Amino acid sequence: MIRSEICEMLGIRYPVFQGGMAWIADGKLAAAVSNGGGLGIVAAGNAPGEYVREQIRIAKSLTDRPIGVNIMLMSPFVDEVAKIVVEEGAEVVTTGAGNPSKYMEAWKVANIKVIPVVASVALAKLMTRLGASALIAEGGESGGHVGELTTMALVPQICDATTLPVIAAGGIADGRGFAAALMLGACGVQMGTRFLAAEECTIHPIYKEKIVKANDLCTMVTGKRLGHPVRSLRTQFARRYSKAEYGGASDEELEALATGALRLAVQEGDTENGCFLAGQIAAMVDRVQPAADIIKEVIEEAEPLLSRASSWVK
Ligand code: TUI
Repeated sequence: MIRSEICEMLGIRYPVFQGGMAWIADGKLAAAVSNGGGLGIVAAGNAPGEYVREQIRIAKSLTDRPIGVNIMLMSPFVDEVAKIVVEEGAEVVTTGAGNPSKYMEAWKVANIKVIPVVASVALAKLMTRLGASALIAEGGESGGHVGELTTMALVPQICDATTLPVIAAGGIADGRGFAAALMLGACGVQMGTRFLAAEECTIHPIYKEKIVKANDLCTMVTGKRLGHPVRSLRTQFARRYSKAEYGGASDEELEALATGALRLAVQEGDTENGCFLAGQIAAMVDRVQPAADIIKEVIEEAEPLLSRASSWVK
């Protein structure tokens, strides 16, 4: 049995979070993860508040366990979503792609546990001071919006900079990654890409197939020039975007290329124009299975590894 302080704090069985994947992590996936003993998270992404409200309600109708909502801070709807999580009684809010300082007080007053994604020591220190409940240290191996540092480099530095529990994210797909994260000082993990292949994940079957068939070198980062680097599968779209990015396209042309590309991947499985966000461990995901089995498998793999860890010490 693996338990840590984050289990007690949030009332969850296993210290495993599901990443707040925009357009993907809906109420159904979040409920399946929470029912499996982890923390399921509804992603607000760029969606309007009413969509987020509906997904929280769907999640709550499917589980009695705590659920989280991920707020993508670059969303045009961030102010309304920030209010809706309070109205709908979310137990946990995670944030990404920015600094959530201006919302923290209102969430804390509503008794919401705030767990920001931090990609730097400076933000970790600020969030600790402003009363976050825990931090997610997400390295650049992850899919989607990425920071500069890798998980291996980031997690111990964040642990040294805070007294809060730290959840490691980015590049974690199995029990080995889970065990390694604990060795780096984290007390739990967040996985996104592995949950793309959950049965309850409602992405287009072509997206799932691409994840299951991916190989080690199949992701790349685009979007650095506009200041929003994003890791995705190396598809026709990603190559075309990269060519434009380094071939003198204007900012407006780049924005136009990217607009709607994630939706095309998630809902239509459009291999030509879709942007299939995925982390570097996509190649380690080799089958579709229920979310609860994913969690159980990761924990059951990690247990013997952690039990045997003392054999290294002679
Ligand atoms: O947010 C994510 N992953 C995402 S968001 C997303 S939607 C999107 N689409 C296009 C462009 C950009 C985003 C897809 N995937 N992960 C959490 C994360 N947060 N990774 C890195 C960060 C981060 C970066 C800088 C968090 C804070 C931060 O601080 C900035 C500041 O102002 O201090």
